[in-house]
Amino acid sequence: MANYREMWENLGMDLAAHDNLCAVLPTAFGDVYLSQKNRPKAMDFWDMVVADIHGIRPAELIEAQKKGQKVFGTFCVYVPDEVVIAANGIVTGLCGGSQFWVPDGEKVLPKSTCPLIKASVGARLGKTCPFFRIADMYVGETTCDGKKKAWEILGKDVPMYVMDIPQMKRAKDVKKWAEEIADFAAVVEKETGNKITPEKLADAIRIINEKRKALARVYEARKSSTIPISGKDALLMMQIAFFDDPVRCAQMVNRLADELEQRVKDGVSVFPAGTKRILLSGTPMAIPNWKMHHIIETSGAAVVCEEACTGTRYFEKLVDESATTLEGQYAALADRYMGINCACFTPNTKRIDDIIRLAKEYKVDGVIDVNLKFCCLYDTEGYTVENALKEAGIPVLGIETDYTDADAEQLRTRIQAFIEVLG
Ligand code: BJ8
Repeated sequence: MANYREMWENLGMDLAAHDNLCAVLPTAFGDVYLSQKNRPKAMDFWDMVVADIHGIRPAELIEAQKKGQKVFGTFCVYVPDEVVIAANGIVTGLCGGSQFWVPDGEKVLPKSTCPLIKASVGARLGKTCPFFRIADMYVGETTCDGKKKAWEILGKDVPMYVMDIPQMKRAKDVKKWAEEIADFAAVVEKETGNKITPEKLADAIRIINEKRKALARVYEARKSSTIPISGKDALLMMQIAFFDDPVRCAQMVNRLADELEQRVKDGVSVFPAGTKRILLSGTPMAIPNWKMHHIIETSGAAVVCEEACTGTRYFEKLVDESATTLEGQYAALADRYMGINCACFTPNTKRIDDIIRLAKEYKVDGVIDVNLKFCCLYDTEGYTVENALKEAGIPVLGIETDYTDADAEQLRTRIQAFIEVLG
């Protein structure tokens, strides 16, 4: 790992605490990732990114800031990256996926808050995440109650803009979201000092669509009965996609997709024939939350798809590229983003349709519906998800968990029993 201490110091980070975080990550990554056999060669790129996760990309962002670019930190897949890119800004994901950050979050949030929120707030307040230190502006959204209140705390010493997400998806709600995107564009223009034109927005829409197409290629390869990549590796690729430059991301993901397509042709699988195929549905798995994938894939099954924001919800559906006015482009963006089916909407029957469709497309043997503890939205919707899957004759296991390892062995026992039933 290169030496980035001076950079971290200049960012005002707590170096001693950060050293503790850096000390555990390589072992965790080695145990979970590097222990896998026959990984695609193209995963070298993501291994390199993780090895210097608080170094390489933060240094790039700081260089970009020196040249006048602004960095926007986001927490949800409804926030349209295209708008920021059209104003020559940079987007970086900020959702926290490590238990390391949770105690700092619990200093200011109720313990009964979902770990993703506690970790995100803890990463900021504990001064142990460079991305939180670098971002010029945070962009929140009114998705769940926990996040809404967290923005008030996070926004104390960093500019925070909150997008008001509708709760329903009627035509008037989609129109309202288009207006909200236009308002966000005005904020981004002010922050960056750059005007968003239809030409620049069209370019940005194309860039993000290309990234989505590349991610979709990898997922397409995962539909094959030959499983060319582990769920863990696919998850890592997806998690890093939230941080990376979108053009480079598309290039690297396309490179991986080339290799996976070749593997499918050659019949190269990373799992023995007959391994049970699992669809994971539920809450997002922010880096380095690899817990469920690791337990499942070391219990004799393979994760072949994620119905999650770190999965299909991130890349499915493209933005229509035909609009030539800003008004038309904001409407096209609203259409695409309102096509994401998060449990914060009511009714949300299309998410249930998505899960059943994905279960069929990826030819899964069973679905594991995983929800982060204290996420009331996904936990409640789990009832409908499980009933719908049972009705469709698809085996399902509902799980609630957090970022700790306290329940790992109990989960392993339940998952092994579930896999046995599938067999
Ligand atoms: S579109 S899933 S990224 S809101 S933070 S809702 S886990 S209690 S992250 Fe999300 Fe956007 Fe929806 Fe996706 Fe629950 Fe936790 Fe809230 Fe969460």
